[in-house]
Amino acid sequence: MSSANSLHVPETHTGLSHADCGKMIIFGTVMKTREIFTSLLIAASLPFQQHAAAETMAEKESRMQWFADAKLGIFIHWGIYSTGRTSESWAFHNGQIPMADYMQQAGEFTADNYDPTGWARLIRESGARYTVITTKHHDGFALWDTRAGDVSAVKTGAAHRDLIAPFAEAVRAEGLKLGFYYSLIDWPREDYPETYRDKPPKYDITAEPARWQHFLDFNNAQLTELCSTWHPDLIWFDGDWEHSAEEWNAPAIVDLLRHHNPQVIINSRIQGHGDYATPELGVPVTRPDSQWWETCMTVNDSWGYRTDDHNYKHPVTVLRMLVDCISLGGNLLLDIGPRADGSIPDEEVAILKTLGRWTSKHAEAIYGTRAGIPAGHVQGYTSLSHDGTTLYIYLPYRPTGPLEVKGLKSRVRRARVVGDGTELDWRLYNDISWSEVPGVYYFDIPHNALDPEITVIALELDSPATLYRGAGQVITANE
Ligand code: JFZ
Repeated sequence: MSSANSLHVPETHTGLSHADCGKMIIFGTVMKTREIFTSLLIAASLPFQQHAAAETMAEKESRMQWFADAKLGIFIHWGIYSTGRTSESWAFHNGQIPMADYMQQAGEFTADNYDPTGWARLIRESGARYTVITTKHHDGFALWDTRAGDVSAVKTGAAHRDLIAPFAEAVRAEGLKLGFYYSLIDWPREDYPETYRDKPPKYDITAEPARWQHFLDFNNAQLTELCSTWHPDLIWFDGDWEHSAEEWNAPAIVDLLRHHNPQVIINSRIQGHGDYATPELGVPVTRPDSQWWETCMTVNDSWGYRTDDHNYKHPVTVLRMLVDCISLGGNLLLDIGPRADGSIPDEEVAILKTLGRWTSKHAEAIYGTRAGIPAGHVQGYTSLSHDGTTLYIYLPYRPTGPLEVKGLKSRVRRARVVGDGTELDWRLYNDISWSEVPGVYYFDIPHNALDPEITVIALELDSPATLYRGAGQVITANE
């Protein structure tokens, strides 16, 4: 029997650390062990070798564990644009409104009805395990009491108080991981060379390196404030695309963050120096190459609150997107946009509550799961338990007949409905002893065991899921 058509999931990694891989490429591929070892010693002693590069794959897996297990995070875009009249920052950048008029919205950013405890509770009840809040968008308006700059909720906002401090406390009190969105770009600043289409930048950073360094120092001062005060679990950078890794001095930023929290997780928007991938434009169709990824998603068509955007996704649509992410082994970072007074639109609350009912019922098929099996074996989304011995099947429809599962070489020991306990009967057809093509299962799902939104079936297997991935077998001998 050939094993070429078999797939054992989950796949294991090579066991080589990132640092090892990088150095072996640098020093050539054909090397004797002793030479490699000597090279590693030399490389390890070079001054630019920071501890980020020295991390082994096992260490990274351990650092990324909570993120890999979390599956759902809630993103919050909140700032002076939350008046609902303009897009976040882009409105003045694109010339839709003069910058001065845009910045005047700070006078309406009251946070009068801000309830950080209520926000954190709603987020936890949605089933999210982490949250990421905009501490500063591209408009440079800081939501905390920054001493590094003059534009903040305390100094220039109608709120006149630090809005991050009580949120950080509430988030931690709910047992959630705390993430900070931080825009590397700060368009209004005199020392930031904003670029837009054919408009020349305010200055050329190679001609005025001190001016650029002044800006980098400012960013670093703000990041130091955020990290030394609240030790965030995750930093979600944005705006890296305007400059290269060298111009940002990205490794130094990573070191700064790691200095305050060696376990910090950093998103991808720092010119190749992040920890995980962030696919754009929704949920990917095929499984991303990156072991860790997260897609961020709006609940309507806007990141921040907009009075004229009523194009909310149906709560069950959002739920399907979450299940889609789970099945492809990634996370969904779902964005909400509270109003300037701190109230959260009813439609967004409804989406979070829908997620909450479903996630609490199906917790075992969400947290700690890994990507499922490729499409074609079953009509539905799938995931696997961490040890690979339970296959979860998510049905975003009401089946009109038994559920078919084919190409499964591991044998099913038990089948049940998650969060309900109903045990399923099944039939196995074409289970032929001499064939490498496994039999086809048909599971009967009683209608009274169906979930109103997405039903989850757990198949308990006799071994970590092994699949048949071929095109069928031709008989070559009669035995
Ligand atoms: C960025 C921000 O500009 C936006 O305002 C919002 O905060 C979002 C979460 O992040 O938007 C982007 C950034 C990059 C791309 C698209 C939107 N991109 O690379 O396609």
